[in-house]
Amino acid sequence: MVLSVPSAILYVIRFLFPPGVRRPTEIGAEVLMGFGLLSVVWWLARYKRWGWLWREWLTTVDHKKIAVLYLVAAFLMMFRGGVDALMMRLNLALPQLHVITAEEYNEVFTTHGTIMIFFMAMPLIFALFNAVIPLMIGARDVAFPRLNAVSFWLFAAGVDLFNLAFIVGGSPNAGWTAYPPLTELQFNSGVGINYYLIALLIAGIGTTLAAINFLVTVLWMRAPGMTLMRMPLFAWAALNTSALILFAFPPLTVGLLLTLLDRLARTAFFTLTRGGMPMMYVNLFWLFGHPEVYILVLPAFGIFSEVVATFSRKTLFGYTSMVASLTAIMLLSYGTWVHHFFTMGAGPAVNVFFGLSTMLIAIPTGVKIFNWLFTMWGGKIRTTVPMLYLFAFIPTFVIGGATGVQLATVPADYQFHNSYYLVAHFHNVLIGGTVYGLLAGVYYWWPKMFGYALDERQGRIAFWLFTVGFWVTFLPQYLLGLMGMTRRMWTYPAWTGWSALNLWSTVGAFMMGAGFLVIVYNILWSRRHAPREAADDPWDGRTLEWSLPSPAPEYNFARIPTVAGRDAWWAAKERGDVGGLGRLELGEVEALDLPKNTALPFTLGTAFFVMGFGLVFSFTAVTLLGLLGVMASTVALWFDDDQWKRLDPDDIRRVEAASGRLM
Ligand code: HEM
Ligand SMILES: [Cu+2]
Repeated sequence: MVLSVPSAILYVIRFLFPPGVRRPTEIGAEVLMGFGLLSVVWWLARYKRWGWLWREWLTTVDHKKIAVLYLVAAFLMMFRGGVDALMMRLNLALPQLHVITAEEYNEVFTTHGTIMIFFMAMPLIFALFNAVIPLMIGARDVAFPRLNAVSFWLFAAGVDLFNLAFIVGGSPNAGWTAYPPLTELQFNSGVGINYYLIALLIAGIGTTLAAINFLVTVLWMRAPGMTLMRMPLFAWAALNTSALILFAFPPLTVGLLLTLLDRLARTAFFTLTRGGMPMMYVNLFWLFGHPEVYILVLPAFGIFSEVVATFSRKTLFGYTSMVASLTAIMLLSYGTWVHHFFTMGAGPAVNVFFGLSTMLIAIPTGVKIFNWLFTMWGGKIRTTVPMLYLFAFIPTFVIGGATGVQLATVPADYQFHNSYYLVAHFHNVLIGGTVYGLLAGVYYWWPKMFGYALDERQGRIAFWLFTVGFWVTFLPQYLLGLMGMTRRMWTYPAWTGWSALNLWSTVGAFMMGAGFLVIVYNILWSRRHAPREAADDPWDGRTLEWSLPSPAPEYNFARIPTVAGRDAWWAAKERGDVGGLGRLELGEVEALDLPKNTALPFTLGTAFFVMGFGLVFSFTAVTLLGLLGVMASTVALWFDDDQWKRLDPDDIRRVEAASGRLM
């Protein structure tokens, strides 16, 4: 074939806009995204910020900056996942509304679920781990700063690839669980599933590396004197979460990889008609999937434990039982995965075992709830925004837990399974637990990250929109579930009698959407107008991060503090000895070695993206090009000995003096 210019253009147009797949809504969204991208480029060019972007962000290995990168990604994905949710709720607002087609509905619940779990909640967790954990345990950085950047850029490659599906080639449509046969080539020949598999595989490598990093950081990088049992609860949460990720992600990786082989290499691991076992995939997926829900909620438990102690001005009640219950939940969560498919016929003995193991988790969870309540008991409570989220979290999570126990009751689950009762249950725990916890953490640590607090009044408005909106959305869904409405249903006829409840649910969803907009406004407003003073320790905090200036200097601690007990910063303030904690005499300042910026994690991520894109479309040349880039970047990282830069004592002295920290 002779490749003329017009035919090449035609090819590109056909590729971007395959006939019969493009719809006006999608093209509209793409135009909007194009404008968004162009305006970012325009801004960078207009204010000559390319160098700044490269030096400060794309090549950074500073955990505090990587935290900001994760935060930005998480908020963007919260927006996209939220728009997906609103499209679904709009379509279900009235019977037979047909705003979107059945096929589009499949795509939208798939991208919504996948994005919210993997690309919104996970990066928000790593944003807070990065922003807080090293400061909290008295470390200069994470254990492996370069690996930290690699983790982020692999995650970014996954996010970019996943979102590219919307623009080039078509979105995945088999649910966030991607069960066969829905993912089999025979029934699903587009590239959407390839995108899903490859994006999650790449991001998953990043997440696993990040887990290793935080595991080692918490175990090895603690300040002298900070024994494990003196660690703040959030650090315990990071430790347990990382341990969960380390053992939960491998089964997911295997499941995704074998599905990919079934599609690209025509193997038949999960293809029933050719002797494969779809149930094997389902087991692999949930062997990951159930621990995943605890990966999502343990950080929230850690955050609320910090928040409740600070704003009750009391030490956390039942510290040891908190640590024990976190660890118990971590271990138990590996033994419950079959509760996601009781109806698949494993038999009563197996089902009862997994039903009981699930219910067992209610015990350590209950212990934690009581400990938070007892911490507040008799405390001097300040109802700041993070505390409001705690107040709302407790009843919401208890109800989510109670409906979880109902779903774990095997005979009852035959009724509830795949109904809106389930949809309401998991949003109850995912929003009431994970999202509330993470938002509380964002409001709590924002001053530490950026040097100013988010406006409280706007924060409250967002909180109320979110919380009222939440119940208006999901309470009707429990009822709809009991009335027989099944999950993933794209529309329904009027005679079902589901219309009123569905309309309420949609109204609530839009209230939550408004809450999100208020949070964005809150951030933009506070960035401009919030006072910059008194941000070092605005909440009268208890843990080490509040002993530092906000934002913390690049090296965090000029001198690593020595810790003598729990709540070390609070204890120092009580003793009237804040100077004793990590501050320096003028003559004491020594040069420090800090990790040096590097472009290699970014190039590695980019190469993974190229390779992934090539694999999605089976473009061999592109795949090989990407693979070459991956290998080159890895080898370069491996042999790069120039990893440290030296910070002069004079520079450190200047920074410390500017924040009044030289004695
Ligand atoms: C504004 C808040 C939210 C609304 C209104 C909302 C709404 C919805 C709707 C309408 C569905 C599809 C139900 C169906 O047809 O089966 C859904 C599914 C789902 N949502 Fe949400 N959601 C919200 C937030 C979240 C968050 C924060 C998460 C996770 C952290 C999440 C995770 C999921 C998952 C995993 C699914 C299942 C997708 C699947 O069936 O494959 N959602 N949500
Ligand atoms: Cu589960």
